[in-house]
Amino acid sequence: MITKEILKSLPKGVQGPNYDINTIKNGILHFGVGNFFRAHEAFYVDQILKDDPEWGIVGVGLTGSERSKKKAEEFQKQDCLYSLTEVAPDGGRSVRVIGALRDYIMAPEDPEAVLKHLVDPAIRIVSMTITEGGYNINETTDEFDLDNQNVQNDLKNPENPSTVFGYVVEGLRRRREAGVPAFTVMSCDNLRHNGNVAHKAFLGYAKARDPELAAWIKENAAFPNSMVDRITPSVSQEIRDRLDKEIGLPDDLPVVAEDFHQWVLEDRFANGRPALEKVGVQFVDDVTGYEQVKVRMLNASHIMLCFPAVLLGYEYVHEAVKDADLRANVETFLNKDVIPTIKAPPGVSLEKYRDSVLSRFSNAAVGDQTLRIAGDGSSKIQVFWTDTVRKALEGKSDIARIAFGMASYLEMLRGVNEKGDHYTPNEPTFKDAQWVLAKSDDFTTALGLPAFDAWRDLDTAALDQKVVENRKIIREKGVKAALPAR
Ligand code: CS2
Repeated sequence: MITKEILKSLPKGVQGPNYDINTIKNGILHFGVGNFFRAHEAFYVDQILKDDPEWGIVGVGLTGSERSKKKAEEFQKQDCLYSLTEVAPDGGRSVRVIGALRDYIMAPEDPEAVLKHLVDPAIRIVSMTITEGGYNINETTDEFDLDNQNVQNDLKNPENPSTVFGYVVEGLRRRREAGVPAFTVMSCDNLRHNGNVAHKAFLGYAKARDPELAAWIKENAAFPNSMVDRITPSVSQEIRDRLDKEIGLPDDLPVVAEDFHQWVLEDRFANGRPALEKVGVQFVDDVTGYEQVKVRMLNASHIMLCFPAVLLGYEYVHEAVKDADLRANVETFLNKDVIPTIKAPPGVSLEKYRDSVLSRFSNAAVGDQTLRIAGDGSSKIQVFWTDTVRKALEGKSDIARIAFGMASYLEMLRGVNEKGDHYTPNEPTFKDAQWVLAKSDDFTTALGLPAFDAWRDLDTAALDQKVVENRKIIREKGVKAALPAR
C-alpha cells in the first residue's frame, strides 16, 4: 500500500511528487477515474502542481458496484496516491508516484458530497472519461436520449441525481443560484468533437429540466474539444504483483502506460485553467484535424486489428500486430481506406503517423489486451469507423476491409475463438434485445445492431452481403481465409 508516509522513502528510481501534497487545493472534479485518466490527465496535472497548487483533482465514481466499492476503499487507504509505470518499446521504464488525485468519492454513497464540490467556487473544471458510449446520444436521431431510464429518473428527481448529466446540471444550477461562476466541462473521451458532443448531451438534459437554466449554461459554461492519446492497458492482479516485486513499491492501484502521450486541447475555458502548455499540452483553436487523425487512424485500426485477433486467440496487441497477415490488413486499411480521405493538420505526416501507430501497437512492455480493445465495440465502431465506411459506400474506397472488420466483430461477439476457448465479450451498451440479434444463427440478423446504424441512410446492400459472406468463411474456414486480398 502506498501512503503519504512512503513518499518520504521511495525505492530508488521511483520519482515522487515534486510538491507537498498537503498544500494542494482542489480545482478539478473528474468523473470516471479509470486507468486512462490516471495515466493521462492526472499525469499532466501532476507536473504543474508545484507551480500551481490550485488544481488538485477530486475523482468521482458513478457506479455503486462491488468492484467500485473496492476501488474506493483502495483509494482512501492509499491517500489517493498511485504509481504510474511508463514503458518504452525497448523495455526501458520509469516509475513515478502521482499525487494529483487528492480525493475520491463514490457518488452513490454520498451524492451530496459530489454536489458540494460541484458548487464550490474553487472547482473550475469538471472533466470526464465516461467512454465513447457514455454520452447517451441516440444513434438514429443524433440527439440526447431523454427516454433513457436513468435520465428519466434524474429528471423526476433532479436534486438527487445519479447520472453524470444530472450531477453536472444540478451543480451548475446551484452555482447559478449562489452567484458562483460556471465551470468548464472538459470531455477527455475518444470522440470526434468530444466537447461538442458533451455540449449536446449536457444541454439536452438541461433543456429538458429547465430551459432557462440551459440558456444560462450555454452562455456561461464552456465545452472545449480535445484529442487525448496514451495507450493504457488493464492491470491484472498478476501484473500488480510483478510490479510490486520489481519496483519494490507496494501499490494496490498501479497504472501502466506506454511512454508516448499527447493532448491537444482547444483553449476555450470558462473559468481559468492550469498552465498545461508548460508540460506539453498543445493548445489550438480547432482540434478537428488532430481528432480525425487519432480516431480514424489509431483507434480505428486498433479495432480492425483486435476483432480478428481475439478470434485467432491472440491475447495481446503486440502479438496480434506481429501476425503478418493481420498487420498487412491494417496497413492496407490505413493506406487505401483511411489516409486518402483524411485531411492532415498542418505539420502532420499521415504516413509517419501510420508508422508510429503500428510501432506503438508493437510495444510488448505495455502488454495491452486484445479483449480490452475489442470491448464496447458497438460504441467504438460508430465513433471510429463511420466516416471511413461512409466514404467506402460512396465509392471512394473498397468495402472489402470494412466488411471483414464488421464480420470479425460479429463473430467475435459469439465469445469463442478458433482454438475453441471461451471468453466474455464486453458490450456495456447492450441490453437483451441486442444480444438476441448478436447471437442469432442467421448471419444477417446481427446487421440490425446499433453499431452499424450510422450509415443506414446509404445503400448498404453490397456491404451487408459481403459481411454475410465473410461471416460464413470465418465460420467455415477461419479468419485467415476471410482476409481481403492486399
Ligand atoms: C483503444 C484506446 O479502447 C480502444 O479502442 O483504441 O483505448 C486507445 O488505447 C487509446 O485511445 C490510446 O490513446
